[in-house]
Amino acid sequence: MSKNHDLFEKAQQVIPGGVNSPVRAFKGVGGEPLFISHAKGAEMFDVEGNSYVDYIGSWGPMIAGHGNEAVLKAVHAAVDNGLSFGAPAPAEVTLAEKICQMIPSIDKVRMVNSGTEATMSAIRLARGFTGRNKIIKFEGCYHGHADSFLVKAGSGVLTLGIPGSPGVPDAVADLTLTVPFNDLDQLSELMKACGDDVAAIIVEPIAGNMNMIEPLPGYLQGMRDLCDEYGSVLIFDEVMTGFRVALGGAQAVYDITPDLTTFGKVIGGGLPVGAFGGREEIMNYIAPVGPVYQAGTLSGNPLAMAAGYAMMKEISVDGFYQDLAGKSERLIQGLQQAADDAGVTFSTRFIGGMFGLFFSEQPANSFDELTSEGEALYKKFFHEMLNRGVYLAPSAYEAGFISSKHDDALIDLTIKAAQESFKAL
Ligand code: KE4
Repeated sequence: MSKNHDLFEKAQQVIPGGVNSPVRAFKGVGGEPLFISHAKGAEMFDVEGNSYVDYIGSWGPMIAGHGNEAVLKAVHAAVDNGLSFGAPAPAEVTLAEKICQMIPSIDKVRMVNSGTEATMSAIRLARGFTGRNKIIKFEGCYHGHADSFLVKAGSGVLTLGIPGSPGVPDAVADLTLTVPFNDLDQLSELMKACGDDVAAIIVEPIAGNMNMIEPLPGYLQGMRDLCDEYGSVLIFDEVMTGFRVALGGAQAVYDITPDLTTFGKVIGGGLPVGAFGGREEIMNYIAPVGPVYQAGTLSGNPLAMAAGYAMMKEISVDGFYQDLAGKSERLIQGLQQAADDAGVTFSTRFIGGMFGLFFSEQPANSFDELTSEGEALYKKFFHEMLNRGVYLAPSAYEAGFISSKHDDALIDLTIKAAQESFKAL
């Protein structure tokens, strides 16, 4: 058998499912996951030496390409000073200042080690700040794997068809209220019924864990107004959209000011970093200034801070996002033309360096508009493209990501692979 297969067999003996995160297991598309030996720029190379144009980018962080020279140089320089101190270090201040300068809604920011830690902490902070217990999230949105969020979640939960998750006590799940994304009437009704008990509304301002679904016009403003009316904290979960769709994230795209924002992925440059930040009045409720406890041995780790700051400088270069959007547009237009030429019902959308692919006349505007027929076609398309050297998300419920290192040649290779793949469906 193949080297990859043997490795997967070995992995499954000692790691549940052979992976350290479920969505990597290819359960959403079938087949065996590829083990990657190395990556550079816009390409990944599996253990058998096959190359792939990568549109996952580690699920978002690799916006400036794998093995980005500036990021690697920063990490190499930091390594020689020691890996972790468990004490404050200058690099933490440098990155925090940069984030506060880049995101106007953020007065103060706390570093953590993952997006899940960021959203989990933000919810606890909102509950502590308001003295309320209920939270509202949206069907198909994913905010990491903390108990409160595994209620009609997106991403891997959707991919694996898990309705919620065993292990989440009813007492916890009952405090999480869920309504469909993009339905302001239902949200308004729910807030009218219990808004005074709602600590926070948490939302992916662009939903990237049920494919890619944009907010309808006025939706986010309506959410902002409801939070103001009932005194609930508005949390934008920008773990995925932060520094991905625009330099200022989705809140800049739609000009909405959340009370708290969560980050991950890009701000770590590929190393484990998450963060939550927002208005000083709320952030000062976090220990040691305030009573809401939150902590982490490796939070603000000097290597991760060095990688994150180098990444922030890379993406702050003039024209970075215009160039990125241009690459997305070239890709998306080419895929759409390829589908049209092959007579395949297909639609797309993108914002900045994030895109969605839909096997439907129009891109979905809600979770319910995602169809099983579309999912089945996506699974076939995924493997046809993989066999032609293009690595898309191994799930119909994920968004795609492009980087500054996807040059015209690699995008055109992708389009050519799509021309053949659509015809093979
Ligand atoms: P992490 O704990 O995986 O760093 O972040 C959780 C998270 C929070 N919020 C949003 C909007 C997210 O998209 C995520 C994580 N995204 C998934 C991909 N859709 C990570 C991939 C995985 O689970 O392996």
